[in-house]
Amino acid sequence: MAHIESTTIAVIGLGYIGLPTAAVLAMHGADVVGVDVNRSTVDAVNRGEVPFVEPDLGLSVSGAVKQGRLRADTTTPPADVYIVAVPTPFAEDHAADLSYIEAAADGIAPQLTGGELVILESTSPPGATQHMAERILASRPDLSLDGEGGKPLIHVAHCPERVLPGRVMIELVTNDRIVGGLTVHAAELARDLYRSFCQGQIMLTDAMTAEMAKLVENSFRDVNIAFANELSVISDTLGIDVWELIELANHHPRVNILQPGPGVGGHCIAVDPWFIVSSVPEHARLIRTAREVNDAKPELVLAKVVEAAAGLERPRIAALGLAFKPDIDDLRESPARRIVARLAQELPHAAVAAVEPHIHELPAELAALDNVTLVPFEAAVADADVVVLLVDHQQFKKSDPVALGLADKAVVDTRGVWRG
Ligand code: SAJ
Repeated sequence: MAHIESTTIAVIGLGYIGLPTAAVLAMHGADVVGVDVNRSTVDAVNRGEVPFVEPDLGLSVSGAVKQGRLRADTTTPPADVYIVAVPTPFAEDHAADLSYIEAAADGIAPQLTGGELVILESTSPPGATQHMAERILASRPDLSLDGEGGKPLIHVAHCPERVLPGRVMIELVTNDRIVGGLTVHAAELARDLYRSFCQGQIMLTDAMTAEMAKLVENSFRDVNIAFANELSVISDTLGIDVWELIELANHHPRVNILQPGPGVGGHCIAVDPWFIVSSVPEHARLIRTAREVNDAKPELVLAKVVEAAAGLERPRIAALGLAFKPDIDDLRESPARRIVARLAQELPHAAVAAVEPHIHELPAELAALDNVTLVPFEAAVADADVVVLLVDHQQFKKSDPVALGLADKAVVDTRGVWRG
C-alpha cells in the first residue's frame, strides 16, 4: 500500500460509521471522497457539517473539508481503496438484507482497474465479504482475487467496525481491530491502511472469522443483557428490587451482571445476533432465546404502564426518552420509541407527552398519532398522572424526584434512575 498521503479512498455510506472513518482518514492525510445516496447528506458534508449527533465529529469533518481532504458525492469515483460502510438491516425472516452491500459493489465495479483494495466494514453475516467480491467479479470477469489466468487482482477484506456510538472519534483510534482477508495479502494491505490511524492492536484472520467475531461480540452483550432483563421480570414477580439484587450479586469477584431496561435497541445488538441465528438456526439456541427475551421486554413495560393508568378517565402519561440509549439522538430500533407508539395505540383516550431532549420533531410514526406530542421534560412531568422513564439521559438522571413531584404520580422507572 502506498503512503496514506498519496492514497485516494472512497468511503461508501456516510452514516454513523462511514463519516467518522472518512474524517479520520482525511485528518491523517488521505484524499477522501465520501459517497452517499442521500443528496442532503452529501450537501451537508460538503458544507463541513455533520447530519447527526456524535461528539467531536463536527470539528473533524469541517477541518477536513476546509483542508480539501474530504468531499462528498452521490456517485462512486475511481479510488485506490474503497471502504463500504452501508447498512445491513434484516428482512422479515431475520436473514440479512445485503442489497445495500450489493449496490455499493455495483458502484465500485466499473471503477476498478486492478490493484485496488475493497474493504467491507458493514456488520455482515458469515459469507458476506465473499458475496460482495463475487458480485464485483460477476460484472468484472477481467479481474480476479488470486491472479488466475494472469488477470489483474483486486484485494478484498472485511474489517468490522466496533466503535460505540457517542465515543466513535475516540474508539476509532484506540480500539483494537480485526482484519479478515479473502487472501492473506488483502488482510495485510488492509492492516497497513488501518495502521495509519489506529493505535490499537490490528489482528489478521480470514474474512469469515472476522465477520463472526463482530457478530459474536454483540451477541455476547445481548445474551448478558437478556440475563439482566430476565432477572428484572423474575424480581418483579417476587416483589424485590432488581437493581439492588444486581448490585449485591456484582460484589462477587467473578460476577458482572449488566443492567435491565425496556429492551435492547440500536442497529447492532438488536440485529447482529439474528445473523448468526439465521445462518446456523439449529445450533444458535441461546442466542435466539436472548433475542426473544430482550424483544419481549417492551410489551412487559407497556403492560405495566397500562396497569398504572387503569381507572383514569383521560390519563396523562409522560414518556421520558425515545433514543435507543442515553445521551444520543439515535432513535433506530429503539424500544422506547416502540413503547410510546404501542402505548398511544393501546390507550387511545390517553394523552402521551413524549420527551426527547435530543430531537426537535417526532419520528413520522409517532407524529401520525393524534395523542402523542413532543413536550419539554419538566412540563411533561408536571402535567402527568403517570411517568414512565425509558432512557437514562443525563437530564433525567440529574433531576430531583422530589422537585418533580413524583411522589404524587404513578412511576414506571425502567432504568432504575429514581430508586431509593
Ligand atoms: N443496554 C441495556 N443494559 C445494559 C447495556 C446496554 O439495556 O447493561 C441496552 C442499551 O440501552 C441499548 C442497547 O442495549 O438499547 C445497546 O447499547 P450498547 O451501549 O450496549 O451498545 P451499542 O449498540 O451502542 O454498540 C454496540 C457495541 N458493542 C459491544 O459493546 C459489544 C459497540 O462496541 C459496537 O461497535 C456497536 O454495538 C456496533 O456498531 O455493532
